[in-house]
Amino acid sequence: MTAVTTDAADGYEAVFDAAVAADERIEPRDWMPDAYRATLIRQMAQHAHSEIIGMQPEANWITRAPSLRRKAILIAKVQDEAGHGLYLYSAAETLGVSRDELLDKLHSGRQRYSSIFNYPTLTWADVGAIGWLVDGAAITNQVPLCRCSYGPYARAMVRVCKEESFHQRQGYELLLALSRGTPAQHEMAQDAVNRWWWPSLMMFGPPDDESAHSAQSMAWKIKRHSNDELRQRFVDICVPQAEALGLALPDPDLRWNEQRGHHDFGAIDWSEFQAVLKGNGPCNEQRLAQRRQAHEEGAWVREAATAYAEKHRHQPAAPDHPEAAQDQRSHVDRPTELQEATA
Ligand code: BYC
Repeated sequence: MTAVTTDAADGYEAVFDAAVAADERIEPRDWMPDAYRATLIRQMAQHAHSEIIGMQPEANWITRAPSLRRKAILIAKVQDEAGHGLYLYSAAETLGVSRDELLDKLHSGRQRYSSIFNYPTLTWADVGAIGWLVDGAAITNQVPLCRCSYGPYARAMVRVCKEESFHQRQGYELLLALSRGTPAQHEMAQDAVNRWWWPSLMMFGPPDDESAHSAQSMAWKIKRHSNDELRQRFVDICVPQAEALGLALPDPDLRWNEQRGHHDFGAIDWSEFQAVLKGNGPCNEQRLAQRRQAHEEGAWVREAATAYAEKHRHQPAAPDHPEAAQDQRSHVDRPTELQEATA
């Protein structure tokens, strides 16, 4: 961005503030405060990283899915998460960072991904619990992001949320089948819910009075609700769903509070959350090591895609015939898609 005088910057800032106040979208070429840009890059990168790291715990069960139907569904879901990563990295790139830079920060531990993906998937029922609770928490958090003030992020979220909604239902349906199955299957479903419930509540981030970024992000309309508001909404949604599933939520303090019109719930173990954030969760090391390895192993595909794109850049312009032009375009576009898919 070109340097501007203080007066001019004040003018730009006033335009930016007015756009946010009027619920207009900020677009990539609009002036924005440096801190707004940095906050978006931080959150969107963390979000993108979560999507691609989030593929690992579930992919763990693809080869062991109990039926062809379940396997096909799980493959599609894991593939969707890769797609979400791509939309989000692309949206983040509109802020002037490159995907390479973001991935480098993930791999070197300088940017975060969601705490939830540092827990292991021990049984098949964990695939259901992730769908129901983790994707359910993700939707609760992400639906308001469809109204985020930054246009590319908000638009990416629309499709992500539609897909997450399918993911949540497949998890719910999977758990329902187990819960209504044999006693051993029911027990497996209950055990998975016991292990995923509290980490799912932690996904919403620290309590409001300890959330470093919430106030500013809400003022900028990046976040529309606080961490505690969304956590409460999630708990209220899950209680009747757990009843319908015939599964218990592992919280003896969970009860309806008539006065508040919400469910009260027990204390979250924030020391566990902090430990996971510091890299000491059960799977932090494994997740990052696997991600780095996948990136290194994909280097040849990125190189081939770049060489292919370079070769076709020098080809003659597309002929006039629309179909031929379409063919020509698809040759030129493909390497870019390939690059994205393997980045
Ligand atoms: N894990 O000031 P705060 C998904 C960090 S779903 C790790 O409240 P903010 C998926 C936070 O970064 C998951 N770190 O932060 C689902 C900050 O540290 P830094 C991804 C966390 O940003 C199914 C510090 O704690 N979703 O992808 O205002 C299948 C203080 O927090 C966490 C998103 O990312 C956490 N849970 O609010 C596959 C949604 N929580 O950066 C994939 C978009 C907090 O100062 N993100 N921290 O070092 C958001 O909505 C917000 O970033 C958060 C946190 C609500 C998560």
